[in-house]
Amino acid sequence: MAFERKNILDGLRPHAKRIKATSMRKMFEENPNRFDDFSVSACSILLDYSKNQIDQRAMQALFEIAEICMVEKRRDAMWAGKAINTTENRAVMHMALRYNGKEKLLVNGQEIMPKIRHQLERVKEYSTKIRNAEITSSNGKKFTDIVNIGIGGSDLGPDMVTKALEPYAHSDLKLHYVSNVDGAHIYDCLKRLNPATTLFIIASKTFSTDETITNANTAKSWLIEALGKKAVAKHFAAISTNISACNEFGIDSDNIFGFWDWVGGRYSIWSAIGLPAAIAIGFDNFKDFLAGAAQMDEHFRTSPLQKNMPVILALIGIWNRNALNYKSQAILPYDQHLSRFPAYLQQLDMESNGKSVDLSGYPVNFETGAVIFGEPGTNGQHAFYQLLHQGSDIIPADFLAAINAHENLPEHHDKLLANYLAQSEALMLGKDLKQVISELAMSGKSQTEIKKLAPHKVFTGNRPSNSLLYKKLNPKTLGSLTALYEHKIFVQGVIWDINSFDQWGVELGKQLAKSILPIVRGGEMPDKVNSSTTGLIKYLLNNKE
Ligand code: G6Q
Repeated sequence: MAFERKNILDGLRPHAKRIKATSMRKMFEENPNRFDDFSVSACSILLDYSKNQIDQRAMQALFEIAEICMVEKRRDAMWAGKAINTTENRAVMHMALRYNGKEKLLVNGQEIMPKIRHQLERVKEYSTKIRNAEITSSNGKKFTDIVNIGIGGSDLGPDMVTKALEPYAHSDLKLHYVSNVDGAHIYDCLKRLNPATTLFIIASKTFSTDETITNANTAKSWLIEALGKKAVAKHFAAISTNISACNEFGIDSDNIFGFWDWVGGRYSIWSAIGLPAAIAIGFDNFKDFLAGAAQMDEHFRTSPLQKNMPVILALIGIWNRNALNYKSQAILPYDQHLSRFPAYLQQLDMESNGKSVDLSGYPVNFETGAVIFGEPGTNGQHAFYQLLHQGSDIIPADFLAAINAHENLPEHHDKLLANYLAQSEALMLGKDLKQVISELAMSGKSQTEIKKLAPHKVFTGNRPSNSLLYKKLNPKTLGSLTALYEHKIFVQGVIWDINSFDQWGVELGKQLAKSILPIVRGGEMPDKVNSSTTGLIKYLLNNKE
């Protein structure tokens, strides 16, 4: 119940009060072992969480919260295939999609691993044949361009993985991702493509999502215009739980890949939704990606809370959100290949934990999911880091970096790593007025100039961050990293007692768009529409060309 959770979370307040009276800089000075005390490794990933405003007592209180909220029991219920997505009465079994052990995994009393392995086998066969040109276009040509049409969970995952694993990609296959209903997206993509060598993959769990079906129909017309109706069967594949709708669209049954209602869209990259990524990087690499996630699953399932990386990451988030009341969380990969990772995590986290009623339907009276945003470093440094360092809000950040680059350009990578290390250091240390004044004096500034400039050059510091380091961004590590955040989000959902696996908040806008569409097309304006929307529609219609 929400009020019980509030009491539990309020237990952090005295710890927050104690911590606010000191600073991280001081805590580092006092404890030379702070890094050893507050870092953990798993699956070849190091998490250093020592640059957070925490001490042993605060961590102890957080671990107790995880126990009181029965994180381990809820984790086991998820694994046991219980319908923990209560509002949709569904199990949550995306971990099964990457499971490579011998246990039987059940949903509603039915074993699910045989079905999963069958679909995976089909993904292997299809992706390999596309790569080797054993499956060709309607006129026997090798496919050169693969266009994935999907949105949300059916787009962000495969797009993120394809970009992250570019060093493993097949050099003569180009992957494109079209998601937006804005015609510009598909138009700009298709204008450079040759229908004779283009394969479309329609990725939609429901096969009814308006954006995806609109884009799929546009792609189909484009193809038919060039190659005729018969070509559709060869040039389209689909990934969906709605097989009959795929058939109706004209897709050959051999090219339809299934998955199940116990896989949430944003958790579906491990299913056949990963097909475009498997085509790009090859099935063996895709399997390694699954294996990396399975390794993190095993760590999450078996490690004690105090050594459990997803649990620790989640508890640090709870601390920042509920004890220190920070509202957002930056994801800052110093790894260009992870350019879509912040967007991927934005959906994963905000759609999962952006909730304000608890599992029993009562409003929560504490903070839940934070605002997630981010960009790769060093780009972000030249854009929004100003606010991270000197803004009035404190924004906890996760810094991620690969120790070794794929490219043999050490000049670049050393600089990247230096920046990665410098930023968390700068956020934590800050620079006080005394130091600023002395630096300005040393640079020869006059007293008047110093007085004017100094306050603007102060960094309050004491700003928290996590640092994650991994050897190289290979498929396995990417799998582990992605699963790490999935489990982090799960643990936070358990502590907040919310349903991390539904997304009712996206429905209202969809509903209203349906009723507004006829008006945008020139239909009659109903009386009840408010003056703002009426004004906007009139302005829009009057200015339509
Ligand atoms: C994710 C959401 C959402 C979903 C898209 C696409 O968890 O459910 O992002 O993935 O709305 O849905 P379809 O795959 O059904 O087209």
